[in-house]
Amino acid sequence: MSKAVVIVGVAGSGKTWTAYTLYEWFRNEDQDAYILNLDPGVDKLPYQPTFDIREYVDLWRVMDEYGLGPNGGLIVSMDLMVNYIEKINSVLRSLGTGLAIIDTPGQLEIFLYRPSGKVLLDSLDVEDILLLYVVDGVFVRETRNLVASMLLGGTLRLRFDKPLLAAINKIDLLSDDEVERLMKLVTKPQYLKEEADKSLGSFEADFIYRLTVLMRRYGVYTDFIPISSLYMTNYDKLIASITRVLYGGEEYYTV
Ligand SMILES: Nc1nc2c(ncn2[C@@H]2O[C@H](COP(=O)(O)OP(=O)(O)OP(=O)(O)O)[C@@H](O)[C@H]2O)c(=O)[nH]1
Ligand SMILES: [Mg+2]
Repeated sequence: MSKAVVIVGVAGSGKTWTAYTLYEWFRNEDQDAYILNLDPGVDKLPYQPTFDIREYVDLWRVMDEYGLGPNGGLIVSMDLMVNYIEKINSVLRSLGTGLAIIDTPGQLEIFLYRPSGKVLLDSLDVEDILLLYVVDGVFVRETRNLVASMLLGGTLRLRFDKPLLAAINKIDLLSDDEVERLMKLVTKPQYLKEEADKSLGSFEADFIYRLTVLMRRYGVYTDFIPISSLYMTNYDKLIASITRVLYGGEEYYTV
């Protein structure tokens, strides 16, 4: 049976590129990996998916047919996608033990807060699922944005009840010092508090500190990996972290 990495994150964070380059990485290592595109609204894909939901549900056709704008169209598209779960599953079953890399729609809140997102995820015929939460590294340079993004991860963890790995993406646009600072902020709540004390009010600083301590205590994240999906930076660490969760400690899996 196949295992799945489901790639989630807000619009434009780099989900599709991460899916593509992960796939390339596994393929270059002669590992069986496949991409399933579950984004009905994507225009162009850099990869050739093994399954493409747009063959069955296409956002632009749905908008046209139902007279809807992009948001309403995506909501209806997600609801319609539930009708094709058996098609998705028959592809997943045909993958044997290969790794399924699943790309999801840009509007995370629709995937997150509509019943269809959870129904879809819970119905996937796979052995294990890891949520790979792609975060835009440029956006989270500001402490406030970083904590807001970490909290969204907490919501993902709560809503889907699956292990959650955070990839802080686009680090090619950050300096080494900025990446080091971000990693300290996400792994050391005390460091975050010291930074927050300097730049934010005492209520906010305390609130942020307590939230991050709680998230660590409850193990919301399995790991934080700074990556550039464009340049495949730190992919050795990313793959090691994915396989640790899905395959129990192997550097990468072998079929
Ligand atoms: N500099 C840089 N740009 C990136 C990186 N990853 C993605 N991008 C760019 O960010 C933009 C969005 O990337 P996508 O992979 O389409 O992001 P997405 O999350 O799939 O976007 P939606 O599906 O529309 O929500 C594209 O212009 C990418 O080229 C990265 O690591 N570094
Ligand atoms: Mg995308």
